[in-house]
Amino acid sequence: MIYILLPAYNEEKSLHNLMPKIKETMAGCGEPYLVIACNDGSDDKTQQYLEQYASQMPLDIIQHKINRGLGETSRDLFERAAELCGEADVIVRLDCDDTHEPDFIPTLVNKVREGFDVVIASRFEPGGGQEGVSSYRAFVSRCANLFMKIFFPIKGLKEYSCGFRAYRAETIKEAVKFYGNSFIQLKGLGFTCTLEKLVKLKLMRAKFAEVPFLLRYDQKVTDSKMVGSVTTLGYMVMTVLYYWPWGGWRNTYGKYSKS
Ligand SMILES: Nc1nc2c(ncn2[C@@H]2O[C@H](COP(=O)(O)OP(=O)(O)O)[C@@H](O)[C@H]2O)c(=O)[nH]1
Ligand SMILES: [Mg+2]
Repeated sequence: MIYILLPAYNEEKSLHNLMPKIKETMAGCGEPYLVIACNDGSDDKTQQYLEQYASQMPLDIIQHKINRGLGETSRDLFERAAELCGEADVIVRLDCDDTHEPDFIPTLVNKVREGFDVVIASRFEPGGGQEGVSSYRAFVSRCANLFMKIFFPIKGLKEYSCGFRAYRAETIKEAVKFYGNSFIQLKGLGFTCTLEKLVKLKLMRAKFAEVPFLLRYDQKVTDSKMVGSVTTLGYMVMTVLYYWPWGGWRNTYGKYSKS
C-alpha cells in the first residue's frame, strides 16, 4: 500500500490540477493507496475541495482549525501514516502546489522497494532540473543546499530541501517510536522540518538515494509560503542543537540501535 501525504495551506487553486493527476497515476500503479491531506487552517476553499475529492478517491483529511505551520502539519501527517501503515508499505510526501508531478511517485516507490529507506526527488541528479524558478530563488536554494551538505553530509545526497520524497513505512514507524514528539521537533521554524526529517533519519543510519526530478515551478499558481528568514534561522538553530556537545542530537540520538 502507498500512503500519499499532502500538506495543504491555501491551495484551492492547485488542488484541481493536482488531485486528478494523483488519481490517474495511482490507478496506473495497480497498488492500493490512501491520500492523507492536512488542511492547515486555510482561509480559502481548500477544505471544501478536499471534501469533494474524498468522495472520488481514497482520501483522509486532517483538519487544523488554525494555521499551525508546516512543522506541526508534517508531524500530524507522518504520525497518522505511521499509525495506519504496515511495515512493507511506502509513504510519499509531496507539495500541494502542483510543482511536484505525481508521475514521479512510481519511480520513488520502486527505489524504496530496491532496498532504500528514504528516496528523494532530486533536481540535482543528471536528468533532473527546475523550470520557472527565478535566478534569485535558484541561488538561495543552491546556498541552502550547500550549507546543509557541509553541516549534515549524507552520502550520495545533493538535494536536501525538496520535500518530494518516499520513505519506507517501517523506517517512519521506527522513527516515531524512537523520537516520539521529537521526530519533528522544530515546529515553529517554517520549512526547517523538511531538513530535520533527513537529519533525524540519518542519525538512525537510514539508507538514502536520489532519483532525477524536474521541479515544475512554472505551474505554481499559489504564492510560495516559504519565509526565508524563519527557515534560515531554523537551519542555524538546528545546527546548534545537532552539534551541541552536551546532550546535542549527534551525541544523544547517534546511539540509536534498531529495537
Ligand atoms: N500545512 C501547512 N502547509 C504549508 C504551510 N506553508 C506551506 N505549506 C505547504 O507546504 C508545501 C510547500 O509550500 P510551498 O508554498 O509549495 O513552498 P515552495 O514550493 O518552497 O515555494 C505546500 O504544499 C504548502 O501548501 C503551512 O503553514 N501549513
Ligand atoms: Mg512547493
